Amino acid sequence: MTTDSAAAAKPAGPATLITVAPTGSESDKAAVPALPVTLDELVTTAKECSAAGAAVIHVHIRDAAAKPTLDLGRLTDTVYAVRESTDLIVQLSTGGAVTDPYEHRLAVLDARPDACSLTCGTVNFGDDVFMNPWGFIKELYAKTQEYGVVPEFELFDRGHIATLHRLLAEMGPPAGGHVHCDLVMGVPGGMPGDAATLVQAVYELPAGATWSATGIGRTALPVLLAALSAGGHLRVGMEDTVTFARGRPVTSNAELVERAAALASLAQRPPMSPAAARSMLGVPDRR
Ligand code: KMH
Ligand code: ZN
Repeated sequence: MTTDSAAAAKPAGPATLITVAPTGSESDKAAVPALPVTLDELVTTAKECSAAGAAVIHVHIRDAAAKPTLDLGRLTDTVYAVRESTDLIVQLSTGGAVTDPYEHRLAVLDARPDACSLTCGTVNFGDDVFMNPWGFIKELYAKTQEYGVVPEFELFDRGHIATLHRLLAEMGPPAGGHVHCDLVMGVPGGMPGDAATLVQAVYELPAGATWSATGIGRTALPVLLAALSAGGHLRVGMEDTVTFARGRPVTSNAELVERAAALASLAQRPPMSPAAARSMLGVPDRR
């Protein structure tokens, strides 16, 4: 693996890795009743999304009041329960909510997930700021290497790609030996969710990296279609969009995965199995 800029981020090959991000930290259960917030709801969602074609689940959890939490006991129970009931790769969010302190975000890895998100820079996030200073990025990355947790590099802005190059150059390859990125597009304050920006961002990724993309809100479909046409993988879910079509709320995460799987299949790149995803990403099966 090199960290050279490359038009050469690896072509996705025949199958499409679909990640579902079912919950997030931002939506309110009262406003979005279909949002999975309890462990039972999350496990049911995981099973449905697995059947619909997802291979990875990006997990944020909620407390008894349905508020975002990074409680380690709950996170550990969640990793265990999703592993027990599906063969999905369990990727815990280390981003949490914008209010979560760095030490709680670092402690997420103590729940021993298969994988985790690792955001490569600070970004304005609507009216808030999602803080990821260089020192924190390095500390989190070192812990993923120590624990053998495979990071997915979350890139909200083009500057985050430069930081990813810097990180790999200073600290070497990730656990699993393979670089996989997720372009999170259309956040107010981050890079826009359009095809031109996606192509530019992909051009700047490290050589040999694979990548997925997701568009927030109304950029979900343009980004999904651009990612498929540019040879990328997909992330979908109610963390990123709660509207299925104009005026029509999402009723379940599974319908977002089903739509992504159908479009990927139309593009002759059907959903990738969890086993194939493990092999591509270098994620060992800990079950
Ligand atoms: N909830 C956002 C502040 C991640 O999961 O790593 C951060 C986020 C990124 O969702
Ligand atoms: Zn997230």
